[in-house]
Amino acid sequence: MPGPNPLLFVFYVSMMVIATTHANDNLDDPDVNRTTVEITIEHRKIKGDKNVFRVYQGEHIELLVVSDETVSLHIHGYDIEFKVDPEEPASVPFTAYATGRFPVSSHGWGDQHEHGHQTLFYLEVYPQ
Ligand SMILES: [Cu+2]
Repeated sequence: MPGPNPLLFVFYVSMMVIATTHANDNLDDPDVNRTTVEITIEHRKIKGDKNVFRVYQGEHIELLVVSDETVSLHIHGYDIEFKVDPEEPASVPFTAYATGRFPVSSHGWGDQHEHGHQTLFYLEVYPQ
């Protein structure tokens, strides 16, 4: 009887590693501890006094954004761009792998594009 094919075993393990890496940013994964950052935009500004949000390197973030107007947002440094609608708040999962201070700015309000580029808040990622 031939034993298990070692190459096939390596292949399966690799596939499992790939699947796990992807699962890190899967919002449905109950094994991932997420740090929630909640943002409310009103009249093209962040609601409240706080405009700096601190997280730690390696944390799995879920950025939740509610807005009273349609807006495209851009997380600089992480190069994540997403849209928020009044009827459809955004839920953006990502892993804070890079440390630093990252501006999150608007890339157009309503149907406009690239107009009104303005920093709304900062995301600060601290080393562990
Ligand atoms: Cu930008």
